[in-house]
Amino acid sequence: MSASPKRPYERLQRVTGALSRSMGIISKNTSAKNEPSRGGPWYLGFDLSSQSLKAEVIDSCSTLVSSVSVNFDKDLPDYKTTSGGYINGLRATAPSLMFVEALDLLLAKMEARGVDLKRVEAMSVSGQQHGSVWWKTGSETRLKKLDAKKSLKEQLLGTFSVPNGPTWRDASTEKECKEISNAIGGDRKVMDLSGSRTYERFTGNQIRKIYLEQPEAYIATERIGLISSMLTSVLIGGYAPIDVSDGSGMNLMNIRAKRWSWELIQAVVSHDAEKGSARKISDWSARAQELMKKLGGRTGVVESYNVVGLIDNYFVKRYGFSPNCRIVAGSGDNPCSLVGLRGTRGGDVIISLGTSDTLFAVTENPHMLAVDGHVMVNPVDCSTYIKMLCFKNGSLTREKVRAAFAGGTWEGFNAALERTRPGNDGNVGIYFLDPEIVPTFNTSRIFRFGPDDRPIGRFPNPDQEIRAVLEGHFLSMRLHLEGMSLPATKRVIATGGGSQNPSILQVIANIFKVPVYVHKDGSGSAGLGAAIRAVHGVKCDTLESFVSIDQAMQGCPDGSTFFRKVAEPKNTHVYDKLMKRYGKLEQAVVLVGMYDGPNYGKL
Ligand code: XUL
Repeated sequence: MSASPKRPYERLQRVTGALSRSMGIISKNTSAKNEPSRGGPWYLGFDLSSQSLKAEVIDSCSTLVSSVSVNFDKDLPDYKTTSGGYINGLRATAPSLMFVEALDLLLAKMEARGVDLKRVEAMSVSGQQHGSVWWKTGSETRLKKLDAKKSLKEQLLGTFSVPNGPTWRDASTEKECKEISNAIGGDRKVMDLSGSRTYERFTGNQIRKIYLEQPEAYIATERIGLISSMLTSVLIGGYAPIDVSDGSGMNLMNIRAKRWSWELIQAVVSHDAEKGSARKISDWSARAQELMKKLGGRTGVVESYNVVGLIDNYFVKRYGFSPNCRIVAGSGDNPCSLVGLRGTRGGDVIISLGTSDTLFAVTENPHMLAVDGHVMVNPVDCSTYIKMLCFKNGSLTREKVRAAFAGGTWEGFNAALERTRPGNDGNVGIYFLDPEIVPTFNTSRIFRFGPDDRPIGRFPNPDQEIRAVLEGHFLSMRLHLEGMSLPATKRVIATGGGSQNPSILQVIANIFKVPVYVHKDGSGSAGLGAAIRAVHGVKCDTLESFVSIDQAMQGCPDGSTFFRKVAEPKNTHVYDKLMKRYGKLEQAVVLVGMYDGPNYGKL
């Protein structure tokens, strides 16, 4: 599988490749050595997450050189986003042009801070997963002609056929999910093929929705990208392919063959799609081919370590990047987080605490016992997979409960937690302030249960709300971890913003019954992971073959020394009992749906 790099890059590759072969040497590019010296090369990782765009610059041994960020709500107020997007019922979108404008703003900030962008040898993007970006016909021509004197916003205004692309927070495609699942033969079949059963936020189901409900926009679309490939496209000045790892979050790719699944692509535009559609094409296969083309065809999905082009002249002229700066395929934020936590081993479970909370682990076996959860290709090791669960009620839900019951500060939150007992005196809370992914629950609702399992409107003591929002959530994580067919957990590695709170980490240690570790560099693991993937991609590109991440980082400190133990399990017997109760209560909630009464379901 190969990318379709820009022509000048292809030329450069042919020349350096032929030269090294004829001279009998492996690498001509001495700057790709791991020399974290003062004058060595730098690598940049962009982290285009739900609420911000960050850049992490590292040296070739992943030591952080610089970290700069732009917050969508605060720094780009014209878009009037809330937490980086728009929520309208179950629909969740974000303006694609805002991402583009954020890139100029971020690079201008870096320049103003004196970051020497010329030293960046390669870069890559980490993007919030599943979100799609819809390029109008003619957009690639515009991307190829970017003028360094004008802003990206000015030049890309009007290039998106769906200006507000759906994001991972969307839960509006239940109907499309059922239709695609039925066309393939059920959830288990879709899961075995694509790594996940159909999920509302996954791109294939979102494409079907737009295909059915916005036929004009669909027809006007030349290319459908993911958020990670969109930013990469801007960086190379042309359409960039999607990598196999982020591609695993689309319900469109065969995760074993690592290419688009013709069966799934056909299902997206299957016969039912005719109803209500203004489309004239009657031939199903022609429609599937048309979609295949919009996804970039056979070369539209590539290995995550592929260099997909050189940086566009726009960035060379405007920000002083080297014209030889290589761009490695963009990938999803969760796969990038995994790479940022280099040095994980068998028995490690990673819990990322951010806008979404995720739990994941690396495995050789892509099979899952449960049909809930996701299997994705590992971006730095094509022979292994990442198994993952994603929970929508992450930091935003914790912050809302903190605002309502702890005066809006983490100090207040932690103090309230300390005033309660592990197990919360038998009180259990299930907080679905956002419709939840695991377990699937498509309404915003809170459930509170007393020690006798009876639903109650409020807990006796407001401090118990704080403990309940944590305990309920982590009990749910442990419950669903059991369906993932993973070896026994030996330790949890926590990452993301929430991992800076030791009180939260203590609850995780108690519930999972294992010690919790964090990375010594703190929370920015997705951006850090994208930057490390740039190091890896350059190594593979220079050597013209795949090398492991450990080989790519040879000569650097061993990744396993990066972790610091921060919590040991305590009071585990309390949670063994609670675990059984929680499982039954969660099942009841999902089956029955709601309990009515004063304050039921409210903060
Ligand atoms: C993963 C998911 C979220 C987003 C957040 O499946 O939907 O974690 O990647 O950016």
